[in-house]
Amino acid sequence: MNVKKYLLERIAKGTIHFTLLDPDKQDVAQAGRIARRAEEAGTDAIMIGGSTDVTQKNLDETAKAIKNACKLPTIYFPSGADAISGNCDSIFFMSMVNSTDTGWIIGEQVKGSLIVKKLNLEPISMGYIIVEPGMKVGEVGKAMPIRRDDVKSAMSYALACEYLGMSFVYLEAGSGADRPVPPEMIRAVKEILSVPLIVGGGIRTPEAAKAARLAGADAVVTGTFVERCSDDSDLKNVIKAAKG
Ligand code: 1GP
Repeated sequence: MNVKKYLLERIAKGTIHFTLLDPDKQDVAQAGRIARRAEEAGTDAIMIGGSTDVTQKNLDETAKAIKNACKLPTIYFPSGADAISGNCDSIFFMSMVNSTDTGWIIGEQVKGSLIVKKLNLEPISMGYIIVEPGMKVGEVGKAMPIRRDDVKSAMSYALACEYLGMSFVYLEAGSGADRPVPPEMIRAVKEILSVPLIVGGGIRTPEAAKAARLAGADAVVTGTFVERCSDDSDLKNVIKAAKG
């Protein structure tokens, strides 16, 4: 399966939803069960990753369990080159463009490129932009998070990513953020961008998912909410609101 093609075809029809599962947050059987429930609730693809404690072992096992539990494409959402799994279909080959550390901008990518090739993982290029509060990923990635009211910087970073040839741009408020990326920032970035825009961090209600979609997000990511949600109808409501 060509995952990028699959995503672009779905996005051409409307906003899509990504379920993000962190291998460090649950055991493998549970990861498989969540992926299956998310698939039944209408999610479009499973992203696998986390900012800390992703090991080759928990990544390999989680990716395999998810693959066995559902038919959706899987995309590795890496936190570095130390763990990369051939059990995923593809990898967001991404750069944290507002990091202050070249390691997160190009260093890990250089370490990982030959491994990605060897594993025959489909690389999907993505510009990753951290917005306040930024949370753990902003801290670990030594980001200079974009201020929530600094819409112009978000637009400049996003367009720079497109001009550098990245296929997707991701505005990230950070997992568990108390406030998602502001809709006015999503709207302004979407207006200037020709490549699909992914938005995530702190989205855990149908209202927040709908606000991101209406502002122009092409893909809405939920991680913490899906991992913690035990009620299938709550899960469906958030995914439905993201997709419209
Ligand atoms: C983090 O944007 C994702 O990379 C998901 O964030 O866990 O807050 O949904 P949440």
